[in-house]
Amino acid sequence: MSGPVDVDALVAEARVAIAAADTTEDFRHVAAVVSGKKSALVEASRALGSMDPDARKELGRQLHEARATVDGLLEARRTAIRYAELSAEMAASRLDLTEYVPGEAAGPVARGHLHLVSQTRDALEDVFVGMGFEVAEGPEIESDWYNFGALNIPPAHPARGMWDTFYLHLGEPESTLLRTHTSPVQIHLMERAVLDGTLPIHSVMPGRCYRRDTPDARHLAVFHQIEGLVVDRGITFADLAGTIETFTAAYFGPDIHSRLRPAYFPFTEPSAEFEVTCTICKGEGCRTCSQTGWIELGGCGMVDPAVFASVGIDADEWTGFAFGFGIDRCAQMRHQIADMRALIENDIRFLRQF
Ligand code: FA5
Repeated sequence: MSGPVDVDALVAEARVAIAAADTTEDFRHVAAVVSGKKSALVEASRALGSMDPDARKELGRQLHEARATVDGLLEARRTAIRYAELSAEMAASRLDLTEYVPGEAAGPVARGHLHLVSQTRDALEDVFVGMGFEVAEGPEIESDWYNFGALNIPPAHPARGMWDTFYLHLGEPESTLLRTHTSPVQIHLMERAVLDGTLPIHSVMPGRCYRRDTPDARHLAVFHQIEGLVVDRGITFADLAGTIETFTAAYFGPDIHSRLRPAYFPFTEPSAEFEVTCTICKGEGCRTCSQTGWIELGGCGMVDPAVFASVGIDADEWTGFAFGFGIDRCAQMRHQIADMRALIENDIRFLRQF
């Protein structure tokens, strides 16, 4: 390089060029010109080698300062450009939330409604309340005693097999389990009535039950029952049969008939199974009713004196009847649902029909 280098002039030129860059692209170009390998500053420092020591020292210092100044200017400009570009981008993509009306694009939001099983439970309660019953509830987690023992089903009784369940705790002093039927609520009610001196009892007890049943057209592993219990003086089997008949007509209508078939339950004697005409085939026989024309809705019978004994009720003074039937099964029969599993599949196209 010949002649003295005007470092101040180089810095002044760089300052003007840097200030003129206002996009990232411009900036890259300007940065290469003012501080790249071919910039005037780098060229000037190449000349240092051929200078005498004093002049080299002075120019070296000036170039070093110039370099720091230019780097500082570049950095400040880079930040300013990035900030400006980001702000422009954000302004362009800004969403005015005050203009958004939820659900407008998809149409009005439909209101949900109770599941068919809940509706059925409510309807059954209404029918029984209309017949003079009260509504009670009991726990879903039970001890062995309430689910089995107090109901005259001691350990190793064969009836435990058909009411096998899910145990939460197996062993001493008592197992705890998910109740297999609503019959244990009978025991709770009778115990309370004996304690409080509030016999007689006329109650229905709806609730969820659990069984080790493989789901099929008429069974679920988690289902619902409604239990009935009447304990009073002079109650007979005719009262039970009349109650079942009145309920069937009130809930299913005059075309659906009921029948009682002799059966066995450890907690009632005599016992019966309560069946109604299959509404799917109108009694002709189909897959849902296993070609019989009848669907079992539940069990019933006169309260066994052994059950009265387990809760301290005098069987010479009091008699009673009990029944228990499936709420899901009622929903299935009333609405002609061929497969009960549809109730738990959460298919909105199915559920919204009810
Ligand atoms: C009982 O559970 C007795 N506790 C009924 C009873 C009460 C008898 C009081 C006498 C006195 P059972 O296991 O048969 O009985 O069940 C009664 C009803 O519950 C059945 O008829 C059916 O409607 C319903 N049910 C039983 N198991 C299932 C299941 N896995 N899925 C859906 N519904 C069921």
